Amino acid sequence: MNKYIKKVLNGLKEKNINESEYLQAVEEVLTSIEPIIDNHPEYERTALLERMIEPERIITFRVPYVNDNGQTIVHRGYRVQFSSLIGPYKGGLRFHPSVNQSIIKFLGFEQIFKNALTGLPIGGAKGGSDFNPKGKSDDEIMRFCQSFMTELQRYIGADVDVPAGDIGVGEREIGYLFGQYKRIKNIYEGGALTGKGLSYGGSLVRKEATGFGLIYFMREMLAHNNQTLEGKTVTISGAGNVAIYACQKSQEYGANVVAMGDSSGCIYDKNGIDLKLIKQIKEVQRGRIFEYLKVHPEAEYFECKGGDSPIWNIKTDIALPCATQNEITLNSAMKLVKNGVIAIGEGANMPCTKEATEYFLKNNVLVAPAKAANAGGVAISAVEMSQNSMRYYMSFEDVNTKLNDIMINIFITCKIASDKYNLGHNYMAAANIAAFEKLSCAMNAQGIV
Ligand code: NDP
Ligand code: 2IT
Repeated sequence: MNKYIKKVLNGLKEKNINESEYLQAVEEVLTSIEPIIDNHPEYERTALLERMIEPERIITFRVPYVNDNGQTIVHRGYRVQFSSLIGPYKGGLRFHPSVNQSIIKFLGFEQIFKNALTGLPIGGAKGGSDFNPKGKSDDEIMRFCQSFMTELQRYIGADVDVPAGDIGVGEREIGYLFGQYKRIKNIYEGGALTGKGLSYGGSLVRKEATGFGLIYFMREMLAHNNQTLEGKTVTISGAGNVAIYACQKSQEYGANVVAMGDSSGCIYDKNGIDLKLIKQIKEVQRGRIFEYLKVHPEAEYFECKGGDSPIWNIKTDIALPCATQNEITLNSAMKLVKNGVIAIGEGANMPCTKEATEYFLKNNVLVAPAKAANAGGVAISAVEMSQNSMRYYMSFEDVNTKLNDIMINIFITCKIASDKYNLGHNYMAAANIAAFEKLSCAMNAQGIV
């Protein structure tokens, strides 16, 4: 390994020994940009890598709220403002009991690269809380969001830092967050949050953007390898925002989506997933995926018993992990390959472990890497920000065309980097390299900051 990269990684491990996800994300990037670092020994003198992997700012704060039983509960809030190099800090908020500093730092770090790939002027950030929205009443969600924003509002703004949704944060939560922001600031500042409702400043296609974008990228990657989505079997982990719209676009392209899942288990419906029903269960009722069987008793349900998700045991051509990090382990990757998988589309952030990715690449499985393939969501967040600045609304068709163009461009960017550095089908390394080239250029231009 390049000596400078090795030194930086060793230093990082010493300082962040308990932050395994953050270490994993940085290691993936630094090991894949080796050919560039080999050609730029001068980066060591300006500590370019050390500056790139150190967040500009980490904010943690107390979030107290009163639950419906009158009990006060205290959670921890985070905002990691990782990089403002190419635009205001930008990235989602995650509400999930597993949230900790390591997870928010890995997500913030990846966001810098993803946002650079969109070609739009947005920096990188992530935030959230260890609050679990599952099973909470609407009132509890509102009080929690108001308390969270009462502190977060000090640090954000349309030209400073623009949060959006992620796991556990959708349109409902963004609405409560925005309402409280507006009340405290006494200003209508639409561009301070994205993923807003359509009635008060949101953009058409933002809801669909990550899932649709994933399938646009997959379509391009398959086309360059003489394949299409039509007639392919698809399995999708997760049944949330990304998974639902990845399913919709896959079905529109003639694929047969046979499985979807949540954290309790997955359903297998060989006749093809009834997406209208999934939307009803998940978007309207906020229920569990096994409720699908009430309407389709012929479908099967496989429960998650801890460890690997049962969804990766199902035979499929294309697997779309759209739930969470490290959900495809080496063991699951081996099962998928044994069952003949041809392509993986990373809707979630870092859904494959390092060993799983290596195994896929060794077995000639195409991998659409998260930083490129799921960038459609944040790209349309940036388009929402522009509409807010212009005080204007674009049509569904215009935004969707823009999304399609952005995803095609991201694929071409990866392809060019892959050709330039002889990476073959390793689009993950190609995406990291392409983003790094842009970021390092901006860092050099802006001096030691
Ligand atoms: P949602 O909260 O809408 O949905 C998450 C889905 O994944 C749910 O079905 C949830 O099941 C499941 N899930 C979450 N955590 C786990 C877990 N630990 N184990 C198993 N299943 C889990 O989130 P999104 O769809 O917005 O996000 C999904 C992924 O996509 C995340 O990795 C996110 O970072 C990434 N992403 C999201 C973007 C966006 O625009 N929303 C943009 C780019 C990436 P359950 O309900 O049972 O918890
Ligand atoms: O991981 C992501 O890119 C997101 N959760 C979306 C971020 C955004 O600002 O729209």
